[in-house]
Formats: sequence, C-alpha cells, structure tokens
Amino acid sequence: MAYELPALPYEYTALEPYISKSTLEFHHDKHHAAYVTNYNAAVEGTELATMSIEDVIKAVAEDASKAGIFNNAAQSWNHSFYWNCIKPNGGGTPSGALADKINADFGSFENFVTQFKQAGATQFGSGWAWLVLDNGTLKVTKTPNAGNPITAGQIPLLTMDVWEHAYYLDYQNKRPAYMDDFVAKLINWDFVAENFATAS
Ligand code: MN3
Repeated sequence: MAYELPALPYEYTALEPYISKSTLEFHHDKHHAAYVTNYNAAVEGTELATMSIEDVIKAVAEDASKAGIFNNAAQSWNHSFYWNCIKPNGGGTPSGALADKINADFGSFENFVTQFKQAGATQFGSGWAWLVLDNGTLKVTKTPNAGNPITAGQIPLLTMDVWEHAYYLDYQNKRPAYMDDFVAKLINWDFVAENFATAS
C-alpha cells in the first residue's frame, strides 16, 4: 500500500510570520512530496511495499545498498511527523505529566530548551533535532540527513527540521533565529504530550 503525503494540518499562511506560505509550499508540496513519490517508486513491487514505513526504515537502515530507500522513507516519515510538531499559536511550555518528566530528566524546561537548540545548532549541514524517549528516559538527540531515532530503538516525541529548506526563505542563514521561533512560537506541546502518553 502506497504511503500517502498527508495534507498540512493547518493553512499555508497559518504559521506566519514565523514560517511563511512560500516555505510551506516548497517544503510540503515540493520537498516532502518528492520524498513520498520517490519512496513509493522505490518499494513498488518489492517485499518492502507490504511493510509499514516504520518497519521499512528499521529494516534498511544498516544496508548501504538501500540508502536511497532509507533516505526517502525516513524523510517521508520525518516530515509527516514534523508538520504535527508545530501549530499556529504554539510554543509556550508543556504541562502535566510531560512537564514533570522534562523537569525530572533535564532538571528544568530551560535546560531542555538549551539542549534542544544546541542539538539543532551543532547538526552540521542537514538533519534533525529530536526529543525522544529512550528506555524510559527523555533525551535530546540529533540525526544527520534523513536519520530517524527509531533505528536506535528510541521513540520520537518531537522533532525540528534543521535542513536549510525548512528556514532559508524566511531566515536565510540564521538557523538560531528559526530555532528560537520554533521553540517559542510553534511547538505543538499537545502533540508531544500525546506521543509521550502513548510511549510511556
Ligand atoms: Mn525538510
């Protein structure tokens, strides 16, 4: 069964002024769409086509001969996840059990933010910053290119795309400014809390 490009869960203008309509048109309609098209074309007619995309990502992650399939599978999944990690009028702070767990595992929400932005800032070139649940502990991690923490047995709760295509039209080379707005104005903590509740 082919993997479907999900519609954005908000209007193309909904994240302005932080992420523009133009960025979302390129990022969702061109970049994400291409990953999905390439993934479906790559697995069509193979045994991978019958597997969930998560299982494909895990199955081919260590196989260099299938790097193209891995890249398009993981980028398809990562972007579908990313759109739900942000929302209009997002940001602020988490609450409830997730807030308690962040305080327990990072010391404070501010420490989490510092580590999350540090992961994004130090991901040289293209990649992703993540909040994951790893054997019951919250951790910040980063992956290069299409990397996804499920290949390391971690459960993704939140991600931030730090590929230039995610921010260059709006922030040019200023990745830190994009990350500041991502955290303060865009994170969908309800989605992160749902992921935490499911995972824990
Ligand atoms: Mn992207």
